[in-house]
Amino acid sequence: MTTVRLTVGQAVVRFLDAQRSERDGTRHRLIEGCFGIFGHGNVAGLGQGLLEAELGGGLRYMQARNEQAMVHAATAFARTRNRMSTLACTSSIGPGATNMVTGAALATINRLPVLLLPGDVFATRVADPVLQQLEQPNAQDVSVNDAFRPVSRFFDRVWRPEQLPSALLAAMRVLTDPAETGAVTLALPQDVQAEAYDWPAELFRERVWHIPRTPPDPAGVARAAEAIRSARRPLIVAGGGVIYSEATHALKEFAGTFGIPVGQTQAGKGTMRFDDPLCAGAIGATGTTAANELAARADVVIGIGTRWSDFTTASRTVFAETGVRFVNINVASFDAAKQSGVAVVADARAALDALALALAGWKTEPAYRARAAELSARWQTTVEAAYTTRRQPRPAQAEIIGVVNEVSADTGIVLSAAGSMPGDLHKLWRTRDVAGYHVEYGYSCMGYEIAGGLGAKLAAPDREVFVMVGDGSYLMMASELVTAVQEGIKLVVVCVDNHGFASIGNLSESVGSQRFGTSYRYRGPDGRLNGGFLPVDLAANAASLGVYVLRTRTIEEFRQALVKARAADRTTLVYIETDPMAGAPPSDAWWDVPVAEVGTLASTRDARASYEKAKERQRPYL
Ligand SMILES: Cc1ncc(C[n+]2csc(CCOP(=O)(O)OP(=O)(O)O)c2C)c(N)n1
Ligand SMILES: [Mg+2]
Repeated sequence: MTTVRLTVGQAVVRFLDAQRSERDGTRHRLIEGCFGIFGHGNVAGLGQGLLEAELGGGLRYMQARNEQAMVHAATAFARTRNRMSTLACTSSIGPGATNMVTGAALATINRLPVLLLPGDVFATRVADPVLQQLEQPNAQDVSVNDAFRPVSRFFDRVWRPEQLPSALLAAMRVLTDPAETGAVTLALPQDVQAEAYDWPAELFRERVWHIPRTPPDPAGVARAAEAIRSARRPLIVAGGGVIYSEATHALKEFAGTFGIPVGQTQAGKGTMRFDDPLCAGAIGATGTTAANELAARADVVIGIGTRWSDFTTASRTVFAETGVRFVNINVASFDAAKQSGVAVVADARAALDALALALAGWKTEPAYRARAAELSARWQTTVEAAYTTRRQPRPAQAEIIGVVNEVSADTGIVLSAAGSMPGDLHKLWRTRDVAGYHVEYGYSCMGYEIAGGLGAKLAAPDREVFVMVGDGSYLMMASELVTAVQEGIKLVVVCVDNHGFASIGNLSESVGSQRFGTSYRYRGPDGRLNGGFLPVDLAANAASLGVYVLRTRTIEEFRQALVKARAADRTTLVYIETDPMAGAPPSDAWWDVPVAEVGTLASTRDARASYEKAKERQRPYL
């Protein structure tokens, strides 16, 4: 057997560089590069391996500012590439490693592949406790990296070089399995990373991971077709799985052929153009009146590639018809079985093709399709009004969304994650392109926005990426602006400053908690946080990081600045203050946020009474 003598760190880098993914005959590089922040836990192991790779034209290394952010960037990269490619992330031990745990949870929840390589404590334990080592008196084999186990779809710790080949192969299998994918973590003890071993040369050959289009079980298709044929008011709920499977064309055909309107989840908002007569837009707690009215009366709901999040079902209230039934097309049996649905465990495209054959000759009533088109057209009038509110003295967030929608045109990508922006975008964004809508709402993680924008732009350098970030999220993690500047990666960042947490302020008010602790204010004379606004200057902050900054006040200034930002050749931040009290148009959907059952405040008691009334609408969907 031919062998190659390399350290574990060098072997990992060389192996990753040789991995490929393939679907429908097209090959991709599976791991396009590696983000990292070095410390004693990886500098001499993986760090040395990455240096040799850079000098030899191997795996590309990029320096990040924050380990959480680099995982977000890798995740956004994978999402933009429809999960066919991703990035690896290397960290030191201890805090560098645990900083990645939040990113791991986000990737796993969103079903997005990302490879995490945290350093770990000495396998030999000679230098125990090394700097940053957690000591558990009752278990010497535990390190902080065990925190990755519940948030990873695969976890291994390579205590000995001999274990590496099986760990790497298993990691690639999970990354490329559409039903299992998520964060994949290989913890690498710092001494093991530097250790040399004679590896079989075979380990480093180019390896292709074929991503299957799993066909559905014919009996499952028959059951699904029977349920759909019995429906008078069917509704499709399209999720991110439709996009990852590249099934948007199949969805359009299917909906059109059978006359079934489509509601979209956050991850599925790119599945159909906003002006398709069968596109009812966003569904659920942040839904449109069109989709939610159709949902309220739907008798059969066909979920495609959705994990049925709480927001999608408006906390199990949006599907209100007695006896409503579900059909779930999903590549993961875990998701296909939800809402007690008829499960079709398959790739979305393969399942739609099979189901279309089984439904041949059937169609919804013309009156139903006309009603769906009318509801969607009415919602578009609402959107137009929201885009042109002309709120004074500070514009409404909906007006900002309108301008970004216009300026980003057909090929821009809008990206957001937390605050009031995701809900407003879900309702109001006019989707024109499948990749144009990137809102992370599985974990809705403040701080994803700028880091995610970096990853999306790396994955799609030909597109303009418009990052929509609130002041709260900006303050939580704007660090990767520096990475964008360093790498010459151009982002357009729209910083919407409403001096605090507008979303949680509104939520707080609705649950009787009086916007407590949600705006950025000094302490007032009574010792409470109700004084003047804090003098934070986020525009100056961005400029200090090397970003080109355009400050705007009115909506006209904002439009001009955004056009300028689009034309600029470097990362540009457009700053605007908005009115936190100007919310998006309602769709009367509910979200279950439990209110204090007892309390001294009248606001709490009133909110509790409304809460108990709303709870009555909740359905088990059994
Ligand atoms: C990491 C993290 N911490 C806390 C939250 C809860 N949370 C959701 S939105 C929000 C406020 C976001 O503020 P900002 O970015 O200014 O957006 P706005 O609500 O003002 O639109 C908070 C605290 C979260 N989603 N993520
Ligand atoms: Mg804010």
